[in-house]
Amino acid sequence: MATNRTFTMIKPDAVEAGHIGGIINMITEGGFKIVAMKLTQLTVRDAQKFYEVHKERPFYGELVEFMSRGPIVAAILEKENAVEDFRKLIGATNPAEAAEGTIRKKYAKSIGENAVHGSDSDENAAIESAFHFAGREQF
Ligand code: RTP
Ligand code: MG
Repeated sequence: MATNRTFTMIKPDAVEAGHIGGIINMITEGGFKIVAMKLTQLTVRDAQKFYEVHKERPFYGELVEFMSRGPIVAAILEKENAVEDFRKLIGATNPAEAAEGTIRKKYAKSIGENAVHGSDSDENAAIESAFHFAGREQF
């Protein structure tokens, strides 16, 4: 597998709870190299756009409100097979179903407030990275 990149956010629930350090530690222990990172906050419009694929879902309004309510950490991560391996490291969307040793098992509170985001394809990783970081912020 070629080395490639994925995009992640530490979501507002985990930032509020003081888990930035713990989550970054799991990411680097998992073999991912951080090639961009910042503390930022999504506006309501940003969150609507970011999760536009879910706009017909019943949880969309709640998701937008949650994702814009406080600071997040946005980052780009590099590793062989990055997208798939990072989805494995974060675990299932619902923490009740997340495997032992995953970030969501350790830090997620619920299916809605689930601590971290991970891109679901190489194409979305590139789109999401460009949404948050200028070329000169990506190392
Ligand atoms: P993400 O995009 O944030 O990495 O999460 P995911 O792929 O595991 O899950 P996805 O289906 O893309 O859903 C996006 C986010 O919406 C919230 N959600 N709430 N209340 C609910 O039933 C529900 N389902 C999903 C979660 O924050 C989920 O991560
Ligand atoms: Mg998703």
